[in-house]
Amino acid sequence: MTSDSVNWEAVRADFPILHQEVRGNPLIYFDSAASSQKPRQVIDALTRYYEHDNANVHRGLHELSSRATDAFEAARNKVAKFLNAASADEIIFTRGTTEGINLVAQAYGTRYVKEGDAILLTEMEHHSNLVPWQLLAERTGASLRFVPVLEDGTLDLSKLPELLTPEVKIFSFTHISNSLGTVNPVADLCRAARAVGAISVVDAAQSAGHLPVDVQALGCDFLALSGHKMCAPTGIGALYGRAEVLEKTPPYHGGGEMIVSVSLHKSTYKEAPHRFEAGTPNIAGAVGLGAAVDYLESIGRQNIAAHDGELVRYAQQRMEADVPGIRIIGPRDRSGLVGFVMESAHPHDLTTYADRYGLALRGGHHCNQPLMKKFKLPGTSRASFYFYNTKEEIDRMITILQEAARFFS
Ligand code: C6P
Repeated sequence: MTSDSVNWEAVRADFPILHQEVRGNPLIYFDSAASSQKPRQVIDALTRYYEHDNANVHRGLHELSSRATDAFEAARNKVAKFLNAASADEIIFTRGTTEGINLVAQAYGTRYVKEGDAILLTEMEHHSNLVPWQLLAERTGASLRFVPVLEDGTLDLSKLPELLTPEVKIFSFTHISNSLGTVNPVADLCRAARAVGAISVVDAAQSAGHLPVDVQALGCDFLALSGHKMCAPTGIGALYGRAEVLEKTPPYHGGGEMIVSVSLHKSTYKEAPHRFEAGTPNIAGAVGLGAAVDYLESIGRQNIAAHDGELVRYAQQRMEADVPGIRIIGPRDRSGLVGFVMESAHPHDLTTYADRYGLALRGGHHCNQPLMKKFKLPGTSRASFYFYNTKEEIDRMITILQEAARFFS
């Protein structure tokens, strides 16, 4: 697969923030797995919304309120199409992946998970897909199980039959590991979950903006994403929930907007998705997410995936060939990020060194403490790429890493 049909230079020009110097050097932003940059089109959509349409949604009977409501619901439709959900009613706006997973754990989990049940996770989960389930297990008396990670950074699926038994009520796993870059076989895992009567929850924080994600083809029950990792603003995300499962999920937060009627002792609730969106939502954020979805669609996620793939293969090959003392952590076949350690330097020191040259890497445990422990690492340095990055930037990173290798040896 190639991405030759896209003018990547023109795409890069859409991102104003990339065209600056940091500490006297051209910025090299290789931290998009933490948070992506935003194109002019998204920034303009936010400005337009605030300059022309801003009001509260679903409440007012005035023109601006109905425009804001239309913009908010149009964004929901765009996200639904982006994920190929059967209906926009299956899309709940959240603050991000973390809130989406907490919503499932608290609302669905508290109702349907009991003592003696099990929740299946994997050893490569981000803390956002671990701690909410620990809290649920503490509340309910359920146990946690983990699909092991092999030395090469992939899941040990040979263990699935003994782990995914009928006691498992929820199987929650990441699509792409934010430390290893591993891409998990989501459709197979969802099918396996369904075969034992468990629901599947997919953490799509690292995948939604990078690969085509089709919730119907994947066969998942829930899928959580973060807008800020896919060109949208911070503080907005989406949770997809399959209609049949959402229908039987009780509310998460209580408050305005999610009710049909309220008396002093009892309330009745709206249908999904509004039942799960108490209070004034992040309307501008949703508008920004809608604009980000339009932007990503205009490039094409196949093209984005192909371009990410080219960058990551090039980076791996150059790091292995040209930088002494570097060990890449994770499988060869990976999404657009490379976690690595340099024998002579702690990841924090290496990342701070890189920053001196305007190179933004991330260093640390990446909210994957159990995984780092398993690999006996204090953490890693991570270069994560997005479609606005270039091979020339990778070449500059290699020079900086070569100098770092000399500096720390
Ligand atoms: N990872 C990183 O790797 P929020 O903070 O809710 O937008 O996303 C949480 C989250 C959940 N799952 C995965 C796989 C993730 O990678 C992340 C966020 C960032 O740099 C921050 S630790």
